[in-house]
Amino acid sequence: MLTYVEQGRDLDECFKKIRRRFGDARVQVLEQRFVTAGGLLGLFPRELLEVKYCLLSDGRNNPFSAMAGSRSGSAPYQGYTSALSTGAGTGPPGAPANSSTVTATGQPLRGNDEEEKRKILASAGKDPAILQVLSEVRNIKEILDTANDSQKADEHPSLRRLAGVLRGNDFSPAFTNSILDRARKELSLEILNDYQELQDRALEWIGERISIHEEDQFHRRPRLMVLVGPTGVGKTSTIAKLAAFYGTDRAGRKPQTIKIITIDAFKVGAKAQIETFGNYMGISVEMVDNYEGLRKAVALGSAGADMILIDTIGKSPRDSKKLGEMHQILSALGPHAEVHLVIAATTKASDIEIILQQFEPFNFQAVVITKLDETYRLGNVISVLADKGKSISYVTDGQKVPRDIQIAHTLRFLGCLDDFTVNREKLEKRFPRDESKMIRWR
Ligand SMILES: Nc1nc2c(ncn2[C@@H]2O[C@H](COP(=O)(O)OP(=O)(O)O)[C@@H](O)[C@H]2O)c(=O)[nH]1
Ligand SMILES: [Mg+2]
Repeated sequence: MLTYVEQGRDLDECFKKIRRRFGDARVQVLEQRFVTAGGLLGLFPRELLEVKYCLLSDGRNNPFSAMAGSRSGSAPYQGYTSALSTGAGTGPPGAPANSSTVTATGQPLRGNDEEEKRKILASAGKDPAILQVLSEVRNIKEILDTANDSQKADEHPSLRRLAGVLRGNDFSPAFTNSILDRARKELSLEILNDYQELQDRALEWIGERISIHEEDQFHRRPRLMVLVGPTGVGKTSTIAKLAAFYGTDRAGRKPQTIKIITIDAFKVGAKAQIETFGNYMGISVEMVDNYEGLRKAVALGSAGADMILIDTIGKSPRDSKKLGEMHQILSALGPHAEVHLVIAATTKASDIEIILQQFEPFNFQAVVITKLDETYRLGNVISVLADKGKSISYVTDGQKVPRDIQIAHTLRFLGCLDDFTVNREKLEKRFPRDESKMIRWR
């Protein structure tokens, strides 16, 4: 027996297709079922009714007229009804019975039929193969959604190149995308065609995202400055560099009287390093190890000092108990102390995020970036600090005390970026230097 299949929105549409195909020939419907069809990559499929049928060769009435009659309320076509509702008899030999899914009237499925449809759809939903395909499609969709737009085939080659350079500098995907998005929105095709012009704009936009800490010019006397941060990032060296900078006659500043207090709460004996420096510079260095000790040292030091620099003994940021103790001791400084968090430029982005979070209770107002000389990739630092809205106060770029320190400036970061041809003149106009804020030892 030859069988045929038609699909349509409903039975009417299926019969119209059958009529177009076979004219007035008599047919017997063998099976009806709902199928899902179409949809790009399996997304947004349509549900269709599929009718399987065969041609009848006896000379009975045309089933299509019966179907039409049923819509106007007349009796349904009998042969058709009996063949399907009893599952036997009038159908051709070997034709399968399927009484549950077919109405003799050609009307859309109802009642049990709806139930059948629900079952079919439910069983499709439980099929592990289908579930796996759905999950894969979902994965692909997520990857496509989050994929860097720069990978798109229609992305301008200059933007693709810029994306590569930004990634090479360790900028985060979010930061990279924000720069590319801005370029797509704001730049003309003419500028995109000129890579030098595009990267000049990108440098400007990166520069705009670097927040520089504004030093308060009207400090209380003495100015209290505390450095906190993980071990080995360069806190003690930076304290020494700051002491030398503020304690000497640099860039027309009046030399300040400096005192240094080291909080050695954990008795690790790091005294020698800063004491040697203090002796050399003629700066007094005091060691304290508790709240009361710090309170007294500040009270005593306040008499003759313009500035008190407070060095802390860094502990692993994971050691929250030690951080808690340090926090408690530092509370002796009161609300007017400036707290700077020291981070090495070589720290990877995810670790910088953790450090920022761990030291948040210290209420730091700015970040000191050390070891700029040890990396060409500053995108990590720039991205995380921009994302968290933290500003930078100082940068250090070498082990030499006192000379390897500068007050933070946007150009210092932009000049360090790898694979950018920096147009200094342009950038200096955009981010002018304030000579009074420059540290010139060389
Ligand atoms: N290359 C480089 N090394 C630095 C810099 N600052 C500090 N260091 C070195 O980092 C190491 C730890 O410095 P230290 O000040 O003792 O760190 P602390 O544990 O945070 O006090 C020392 O060897 C310093 O010389 C810097 O800017 N560049
Ligand atoms: Mg130290």
